[in-house]
Amino acid sequence: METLSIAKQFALAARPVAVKPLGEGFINDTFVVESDGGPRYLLQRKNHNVFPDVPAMMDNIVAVTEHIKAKVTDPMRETLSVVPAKDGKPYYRDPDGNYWAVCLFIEGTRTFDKADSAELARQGGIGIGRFQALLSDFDRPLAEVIKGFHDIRWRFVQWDASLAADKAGRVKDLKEEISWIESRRDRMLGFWKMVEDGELPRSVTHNDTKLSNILFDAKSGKVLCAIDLDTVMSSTALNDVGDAIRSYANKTFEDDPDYSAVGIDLEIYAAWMAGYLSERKDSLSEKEKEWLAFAPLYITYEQVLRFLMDYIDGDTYYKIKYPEHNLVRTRSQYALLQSMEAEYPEMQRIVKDLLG
Ligand code: GN1
Ligand code: MG
Repeated sequence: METLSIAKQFALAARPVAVKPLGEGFINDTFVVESDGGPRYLLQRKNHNVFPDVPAMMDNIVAVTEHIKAKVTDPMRETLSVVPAKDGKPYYRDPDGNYWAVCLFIEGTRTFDKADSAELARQGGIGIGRFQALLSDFDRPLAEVIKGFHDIRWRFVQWDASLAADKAGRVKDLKEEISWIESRRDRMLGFWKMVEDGELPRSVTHNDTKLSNILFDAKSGKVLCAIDLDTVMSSTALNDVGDAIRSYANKTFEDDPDYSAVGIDLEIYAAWMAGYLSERKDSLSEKEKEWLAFAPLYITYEQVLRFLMDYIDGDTYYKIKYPEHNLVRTRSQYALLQSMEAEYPEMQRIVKDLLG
């Protein structure tokens, strides 16, 4: 079905007149909808392959955004506003079985792909800290939209199955890359065990905190809100920290094929942490504080595993731009992981200093 006809299925304030593609998401397809004299909207085709239960995911998003709206001073700008379909549902399912959702386009904002200043990173940290803090008293159950999303024990179940199936016949050429995963298995399971045992608490988390998922006010440069709420679920707050650092504090982009350009930028790391802790310092437990600096290693490791696993599976999850893309992503993120491992003592020291 044509995107303009899709847009017409939603309860927009004015007649939609144009639909244009936006950005290059790895997962969903995103469009901007212009309406006749009315506001602009974001239209997304939600990836049904990645999100098996889109209605449950949209229920999560509606619940979480309503909770935030009730607390902030500018509810239309400080979180997403889901626009229902004409039948009242927060999504539309087209005759081909694709799921679509619409939210208001928040005007006067911008996003970034790379943290080019410490201040930007600090603002990003404030954004995620605030997001978590606003939801700290959210007590309704949330659907687990992707099973075991940041659960490394579950990722190993998938990983072992992928290796055994070797669907694309690539395993034989990946001995070294596979050893990167295997040699750290126990350490990563050890971290996750603290979540399983409740030593690290679960709360509402965003789970996809990369820089491009944060909206900034175009004028003031201040953080406005976290977007891309597809993966909002219950997890450890540390995962949001880890994924943000993985994205913000990389000296280069996530899939840079020049692995020598990859590495953790400690100034950006410190700035993000400073912003985050300005919102969360008093509400984190001692255990969470103790493991804060490890979170980026955990999530970056998981990302190496996920990219490599998708390459082994024959590239079925992430959109790719060229045949070896997932392998390049794997190696590039591995270079980042190694850099974090080398800097881990310094990363710990920075957190300690910030906590005072
Ligand atoms: C995906 O949805 P998007 O493009 O922001 C992925 C994240 C990865 C990220 C890597 C649902 O994020 O987990 O960290 O790509 N989202 C999902 O860039 O798998
Ligand atoms: Mg996403």
